[in-house]
Amino acid sequence: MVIYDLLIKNGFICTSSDIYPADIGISNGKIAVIAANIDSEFSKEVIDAEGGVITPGGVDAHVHVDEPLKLMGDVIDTMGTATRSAVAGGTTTVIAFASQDVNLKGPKALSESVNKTIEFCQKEPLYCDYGLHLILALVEETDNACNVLDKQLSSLYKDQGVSSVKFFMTYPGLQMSDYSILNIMYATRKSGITTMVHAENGDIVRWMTESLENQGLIEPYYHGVSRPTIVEGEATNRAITLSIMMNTPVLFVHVSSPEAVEAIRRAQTMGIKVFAETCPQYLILSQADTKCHYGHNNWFEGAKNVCSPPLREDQTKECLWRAMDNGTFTIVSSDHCSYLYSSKYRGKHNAFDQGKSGKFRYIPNGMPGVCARMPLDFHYGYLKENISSLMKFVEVHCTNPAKLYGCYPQKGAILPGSSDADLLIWYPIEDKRGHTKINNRMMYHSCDYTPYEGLEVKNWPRYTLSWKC
Ligand code: DUC
Ligand code: ZN
Ligand code: ZN
Repeated sequence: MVIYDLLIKNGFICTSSDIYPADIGISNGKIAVIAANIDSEFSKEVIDAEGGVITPGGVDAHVHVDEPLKLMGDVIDTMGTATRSAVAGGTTTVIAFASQDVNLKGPKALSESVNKTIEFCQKEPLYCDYGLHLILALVEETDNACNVLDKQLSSLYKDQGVSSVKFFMTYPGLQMSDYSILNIMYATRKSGITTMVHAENGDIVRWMTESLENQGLIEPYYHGVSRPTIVEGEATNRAITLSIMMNTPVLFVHVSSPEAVEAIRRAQTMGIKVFAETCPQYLILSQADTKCHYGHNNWFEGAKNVCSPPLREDQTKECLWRAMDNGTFTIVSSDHCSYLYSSKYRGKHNAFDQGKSGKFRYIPNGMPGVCARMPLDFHYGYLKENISSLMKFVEVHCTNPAKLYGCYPQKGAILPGSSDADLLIWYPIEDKRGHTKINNRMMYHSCDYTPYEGLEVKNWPRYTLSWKC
């Protein structure tokens, strides 16, 4: 008698809380049963996991794709190619960004902004499930701004199910004043929306940028010099103060600085609801990677690795791994934001438009990473013992992002009757078939490079199961 569409046998299930040997029966894209020694006759198809671990599919909660408002510029990946790239590396849920259309007004302004992005993204085939956050681009500085925003956010939540917004403390045109941040925090608390903060002090960045330019220091490397770790530390401290003032929980995205980690940890220890995200690039790459390298003699090549916050000195990594292991970081995301490098007219070379001469301040910020996040951190985090267990890996890459953004236990878990059968079957540890030297073709994105070219990892998901809803 056939009961299951697919049966996975001989694997070790690893969730955020347990590792144990069991078989998994899947029906209609859902985990139907977990039990020992399920007979193969009950299933149409069988996969032998050969003693490898089975984890939930990755949930990447920080991905930038092309969208109608193009707030991040001309990123090359669409929702279609980003989800394709995600699945190629074991991520089965992508949460990307829609941007606020500042020309729209009224209580439905934000939900209409998101509608446009949904229509745009669904024009092509998608490879896995996705969700959206909203980037707030402008909050009016009028007396009643917090109540206007509260109405807009409430309708966004009700109409679209969007439950998270991001705002910036830097970037010309996007940088929010403390007054606007208070209004946002008031409104997100009232409407129950998660508040994501890009914490860098935009005024220090501006001052440093002008000073470096005046000295003729314009190469990509100086992007990092213009944003020392204290820039993130100050903004993080300030945002925590404002969040205490408004009693609003906050999530700091792409945390890369020890000063920021310290501020977050201190607040968490005081019982304040502060959450934090970091990304593989801050754990694996370094500031030196923004100099010309890969054996090329091209002063602009480091632009490939220009992102904000910038890549840090090598000695920062230990602090970040520790923060992942001790729970300071709630989630790990990619901040996938891909710009072409080779095109002379698009992407990173926009820094040469209209006589801008490639100055670092004009380099579009971001790098691709949605594909490599899971295998990189499996290797550098778990196998290299920078984190203490595989369960911790699952917690921060799968389970916590699903919980934080409202899709748990459908995503990020392996629970019969509740979870989608989005699963990764990894090669057994030490199995040579899992050894992989990363190259750009394997990324299946539209970008023409990967920052991780040539790095070797000892395990790459052998199977990625993605059942779109
Ligand atoms: N940082 C990046 O590097 N890219 C996209 C946006 C951001 O905040
Ligand atoms: Zn950001
Ligand atoms: Zn981002």
